[in-house]
Amino acid sequence: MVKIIEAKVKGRGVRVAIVVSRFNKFITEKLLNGCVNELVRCGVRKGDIVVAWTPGAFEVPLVAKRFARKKTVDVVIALGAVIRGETYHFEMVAQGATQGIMQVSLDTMKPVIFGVLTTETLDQAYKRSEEDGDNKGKDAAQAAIEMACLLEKI
Ligand code: INI
Repeated sequence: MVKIIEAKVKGRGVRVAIVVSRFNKFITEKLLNGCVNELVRCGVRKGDIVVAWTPGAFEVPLVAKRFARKKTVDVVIALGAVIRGETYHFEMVAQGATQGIMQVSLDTMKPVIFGVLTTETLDQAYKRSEEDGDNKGKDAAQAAIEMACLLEKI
């Protein structure tokens, strides 16, 4: 018989740290709103959510690691926006953030959810950070709760 681990996905009691990049703030603040609204809608208490801003996406992994090492944090959500059209060193910032975030998660054994947009154009970034539509911050919130509940069970 195969044992399937099925965790109830519910937000109440999950303690979340969000690290969000200030670079391209007009996009990242919409990701942050989408993320917080979805966390609360799923039952996470506002008092169990902490938010820290970084200058850019490149700095997100270090702050994420600080949070991930805390016993009072169950899951970290990383939010940012790296837009190719806006930067010549897109690849370096995008790769640094992506690999750094994955490394933090494996190093600390805590889920660190990847909510950093890496897009070709500003328009694509807008389309993934809509208030009432596609919003990667909202997706990140759902992934965060699911991972926190799953890891709790294993
Ligand atoms: N940071 C971003 O979050 N997104 C970007 O598109 C970006 N661009 O365009 O360069 C960016 N750069 C800043 C970088 O993340 C660091 O803050 C900076 O290099 C200082 O370490």
